[in-house]
Amino acid sequence: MARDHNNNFGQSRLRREDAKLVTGMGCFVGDVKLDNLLQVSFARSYVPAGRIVACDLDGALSMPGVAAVFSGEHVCHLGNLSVNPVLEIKRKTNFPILAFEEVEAVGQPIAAVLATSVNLGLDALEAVFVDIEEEDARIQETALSGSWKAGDVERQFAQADHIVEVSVDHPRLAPSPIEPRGITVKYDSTSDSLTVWCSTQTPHRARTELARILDIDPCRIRVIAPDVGGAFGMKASLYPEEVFTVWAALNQRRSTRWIASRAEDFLSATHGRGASSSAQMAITEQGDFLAIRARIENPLGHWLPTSAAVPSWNAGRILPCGYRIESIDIETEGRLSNTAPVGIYRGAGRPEAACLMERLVDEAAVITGIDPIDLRLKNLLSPNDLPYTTATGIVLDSGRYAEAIEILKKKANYEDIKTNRDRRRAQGELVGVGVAFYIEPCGTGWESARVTLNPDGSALAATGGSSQGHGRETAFAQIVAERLGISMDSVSVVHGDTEKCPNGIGALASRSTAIGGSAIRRACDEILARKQDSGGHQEPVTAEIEYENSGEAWGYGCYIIYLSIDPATGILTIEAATCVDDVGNIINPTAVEGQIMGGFAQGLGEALMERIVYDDEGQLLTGSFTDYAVPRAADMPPLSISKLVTPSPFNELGAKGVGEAGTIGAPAAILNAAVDALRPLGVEKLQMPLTGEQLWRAIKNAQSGKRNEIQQI
Ligand code: SMO
Repeated sequence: MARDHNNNFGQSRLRREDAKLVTGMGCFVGDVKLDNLLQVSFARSYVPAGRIVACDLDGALSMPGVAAVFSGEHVCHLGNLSVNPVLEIKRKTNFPILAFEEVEAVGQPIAAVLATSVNLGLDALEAVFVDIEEEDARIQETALSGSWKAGDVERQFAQADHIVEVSVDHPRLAPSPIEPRGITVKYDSTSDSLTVWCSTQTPHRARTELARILDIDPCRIRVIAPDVGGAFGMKASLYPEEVFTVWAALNQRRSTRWIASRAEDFLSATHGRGASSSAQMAITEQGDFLAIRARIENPLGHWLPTSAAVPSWNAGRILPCGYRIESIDIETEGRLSNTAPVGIYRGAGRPEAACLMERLVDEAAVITGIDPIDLRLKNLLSPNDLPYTTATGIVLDSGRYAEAIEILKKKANYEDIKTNRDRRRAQGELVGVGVAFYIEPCGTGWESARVTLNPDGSALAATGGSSQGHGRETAFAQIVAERLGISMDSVSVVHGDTEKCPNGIGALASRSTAIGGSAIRRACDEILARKQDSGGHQEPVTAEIEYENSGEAWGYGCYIIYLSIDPATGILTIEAATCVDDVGNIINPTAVEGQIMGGFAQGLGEALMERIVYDDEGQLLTGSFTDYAVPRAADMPPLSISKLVTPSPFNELGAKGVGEAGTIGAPAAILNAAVDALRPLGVEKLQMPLTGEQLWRAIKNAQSGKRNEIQQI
């Protein structure tokens, strides 16, 4: 490893956690070894709505290896999960740990078996007798909504030379981390306390919520997020299954474990996206953007996870996405349904805002005849405008939007690919170029850090945040090494443990570096200041701080996609993908590129193949990776990544987030490119995922002169 410890910040470093993770030496929730463990298995609802008329547990109780069997009546007294009120929550839901009297979604846990092995538990599940009187799906209420209005929208639309209109549907997505959900609970009979290993992004919040829901003293619970095999928002909230597993340990005074199967994750973990959105924009003949109207409907499931309101909040407040538009009328809402819960998924409202805005801009380019890039340059905020309070009330901190686009234009050989496209088009090929600009909020609020510098020059940094395999340990070690002037190898980083780490928020919302990293740096500065006071030091020096940023950092970037579509099969091939992202000051360029690539892959998944489907009866049709397609390595096009650095003035490090960049920019650019490719046929509307079948139908319908509106199959 590098010895140039005074120069760690901003240098590419291999991730120190990877050797362990890629050689199978990690310790995940399922790897925690405990004696005398009871495995939890759940009997789940087979209908989306109905009344439980019978739930007979006796048969299961007499099966081999079974210690106990529970149903809703045993846990219906427990408390509810809190929902983050970023928007007004109009309708609170139950947090049904086990269904009591009624079921509200296919896959909802109804009864639970505690057995000495997973297989004995699954055998016993067969003997749980549940009879449900099926009812029509009932839940449809709007549970939350947001509204942003400013300027004189009516007048702007009345005066406009053109009004463009788009609608964008987002497929409902399964976040699909490699490691499904899981929880292992150790019961300590001497102290009547619990150690909970949970695959979570938010260990401290999990502890607080568990204590509250179970009505026990938080001091009796220690939560550890050990190695976490990906999360993407899906592990930001507590689940009924997890709460049950903790309750069961207390009830049985015995250790318990539940590890979700992939099928259980498809059925009852949070889904993401699924929005239906539409918007209009008023523009002048010269291409000036005057006003937008937008409506975004987000699906919700039958209960609200902690961050249920975040996608609706983000989708609304982020519009109009860095463009100078003072007149807005934006409404978002989230509506309950008899399905799995819907929550945040990498992007969490950001792709919804970006896709809607960027589709509008491309339609505006077509109607005015202005080049899509020139039109963006004309309407984006300039560096002198920033910090800028937008019409929705957010403050954009810093950025050089136009410069990023100019860099992208060069890197992507924009003029050449346009010429190339036109030449191929003239020969009858279906080829398209798509551009998308995006902005990415990177978290508000605070995070904690505790750093100890030992007399031997080694240091220990504990963060209130956590890691889910995204390189925190390396980045934080770099910050400490740089600041304290020691080698990275002598810095240890701990995270994800409510006993060893100061109280904190966790790893979500692209906030870890900007806020968590700033906390680490501030703690290092305090140590340096104290060392100066006391001269040399023979004792370890510890600084523990809570750091709050002075405002949200906003990453941004621009993506260009060049693609072709095979008219015979509808299969879409991305021929070139180029991006420029500005993530503020960079700790580790290699890690940043990894984040951009990973985000791009998941954005590509949404754009081209992923989709959760329920049938009309509320049954999940896509309950496995056979039916739900995620991108594989071979699906990834070569991605050219460039960076521009504009520090954020709002946090200690000047950093912005990058975790969600690719999931925001990629779908918008791919969608624009696909519409561009088929526009010569008269197709103006396409919806994600852009499967071969959908594109083939669009081509066939257009060629046979049918309406070019495409029905999703
Ligand atoms: S979708 Mo993220 O984990 O805030």
